[in-house]
Amino acid sequence: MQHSVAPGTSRLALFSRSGSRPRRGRLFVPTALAAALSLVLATPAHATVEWNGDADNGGTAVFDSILCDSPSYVYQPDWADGRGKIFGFTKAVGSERCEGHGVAGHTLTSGRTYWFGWESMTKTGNAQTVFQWKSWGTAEEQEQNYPVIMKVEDSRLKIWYVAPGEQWISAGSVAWTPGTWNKIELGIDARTSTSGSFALYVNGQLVVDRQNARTWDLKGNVPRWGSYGSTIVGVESVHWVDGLKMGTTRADVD
Ligand SMILES: [Ca+2]
Repeated sequence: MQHSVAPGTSRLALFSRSGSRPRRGRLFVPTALAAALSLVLATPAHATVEWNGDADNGGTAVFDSILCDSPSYVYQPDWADGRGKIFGFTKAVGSERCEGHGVAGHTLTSGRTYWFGWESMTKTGNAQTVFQWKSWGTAEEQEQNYPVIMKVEDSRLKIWYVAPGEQWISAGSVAWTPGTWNKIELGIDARTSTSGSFALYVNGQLVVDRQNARTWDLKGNVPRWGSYGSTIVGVESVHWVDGLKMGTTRADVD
């Protein structure tokens, strides 16, 4: 589905060929036309999805790994509501964690922006951690365990920048209704210095536009989705996720 280079290349090549034998003084005509045309062709006709993490695209194999402590589990129902299969991260009673980790088939790097888009619904208003921009490595190998983290807590979706030294800095929050789907779009400009940034849209509304954040740790980062929290071991928490995507712009994952 990538049409970004080939069509423009061939048409511009046609113009340069016809422009190679015009009379003097008329060169500007094909040149101007070519310039005008190249602007049009430079506009992408299709959003580029770098990673399709929908449950319909191979199930849990879209993740690098599944981290669900027994007896927690991921199931993939199809509720015949147009979404097809969805992921149901089910953190069972007696367990702290059920998460999908990483983006299978992609090695993420710093120095660029990643946009992630998905739909999200939780069973309760207290699913605790529902998203982590998780650092690779062990605690000794990290300056930041999770530079960006989101929780559903007290029926709000909350997002933090967690700076080096485990310094939790609230970046914003928005009301959250359990049992209702929400459209999430999260952009992270991944930087090893504090010149990084992240932005969060919920149901099309800008909730956070955080600048001056260190968003890339020593060994790099990957996303995680699910439900995790030591304070909710005694209750079942389910986080349903559909339509996961990764791209370079918000439009790619919209
Ligand atoms: Ca689906």
